[in-house]
Amino acid sequence: YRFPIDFLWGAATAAYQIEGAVREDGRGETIWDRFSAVPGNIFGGHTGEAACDHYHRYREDVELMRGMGLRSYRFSTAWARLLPSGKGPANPKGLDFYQRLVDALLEAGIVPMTTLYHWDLPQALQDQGGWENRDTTRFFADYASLLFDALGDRVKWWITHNEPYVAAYMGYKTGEHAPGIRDEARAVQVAHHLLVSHALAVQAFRSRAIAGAKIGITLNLHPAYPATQQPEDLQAASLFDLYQNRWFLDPVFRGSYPRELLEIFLERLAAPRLQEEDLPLFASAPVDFLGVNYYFRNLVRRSERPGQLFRVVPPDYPGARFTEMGWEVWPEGLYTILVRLHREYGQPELCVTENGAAFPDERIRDGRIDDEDRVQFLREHFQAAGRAMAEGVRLKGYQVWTLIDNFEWAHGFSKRFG
Ligand code: IFM
Repeated sequence: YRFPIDFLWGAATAAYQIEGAVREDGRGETIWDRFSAVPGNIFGGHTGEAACDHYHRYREDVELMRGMGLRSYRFSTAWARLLPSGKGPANPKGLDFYQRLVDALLEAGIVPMTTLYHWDLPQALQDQGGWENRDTTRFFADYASLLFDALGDRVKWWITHNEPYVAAYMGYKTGEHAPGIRDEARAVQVAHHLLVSHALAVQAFRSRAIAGAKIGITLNLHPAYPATQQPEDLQAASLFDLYQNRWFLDPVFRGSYPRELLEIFLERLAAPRLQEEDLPLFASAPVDFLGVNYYFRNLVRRSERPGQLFRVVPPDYPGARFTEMGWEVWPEGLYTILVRLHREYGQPELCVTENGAAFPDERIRDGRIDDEDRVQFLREHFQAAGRAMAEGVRLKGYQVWTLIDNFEWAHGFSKRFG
């Protein structure tokens, strides 16, 4: 398969993972500043305080992109740099930074793709209940509108949220991410509000009719495979799929939650609390494209633990390959996901907004890293994407995670995806 000449090859990053300068030019505190400062939360006590110093060195970084021949670059804006307390008057220095970044990208011939929320909620909003407070959904739409108005003439690809599953479940169920809460019912409510805020931002975007601009959302999708062919494991895999994938895909594309899981959540957790207007709101906010983040598949079995819907088990077949994150290398999963979206969700326009791998990068030769593992990982995933495109999948671009080694959340700087 030959990729089209205008295919948007690129790389992706996120504000808290690369920018640093957390106390500069009026930026407000975020939940990740607060969470990283707590001993024990992050590997080695690392924080994003300096990160890759992209806030100061963005010009060099854009030069790196130009040197590599990137056609696109996906970055996120830091809500607290633009609105230090999450709402109210905009911070002109924050706006100025993203204006300069976008201008530098365009000068270098690189298409900017902007994600509005990559997990760094302003702490001031967290103090008022964060994503559990429905008001945050409106503040998000206001923040999005500020950016549509400031950058809409130059940015044509907009993404509301990055991986709402991770923001909700790692932030509120497992507590491995900010704000570090462990309560599944609260996680389900947060996931719902993230989706409501997405729909409100899409509406705000549509009301502006920005010429040539598109809006979507990025989901982390994981194909689920039953670990055995026993009926209980098949059922567990299908529940996993509802939990991980369809809970987010269905509201975005079908304006509804999958009924089976909604009933389970309501019965077991009394969550999410829905308002009458929510499902019509989802239905009234169709996306122009879907961002797909793909890293690995999941092998799933039934769980013996009461109340647990399924169990994810590690692959143990001979020759299984893993990245430094312990994630199985399974390029076929990307093909499976892309083809499934095409067949089951109305042939949407798609973009792989993240895919990549952390490897130890130790084999230094003449000052260079011989990263054959990563090259092979990418080659196999590009082939999987090409195969899906050959079957008609409308894939428009592919951003590798990530441009430069950066702050890998709870792993600090110990995992190198760059
Ligand atoms: O670093 C993260 C990114 O922020 C979101 N998607 C997965 C990446 C690797 O874990």
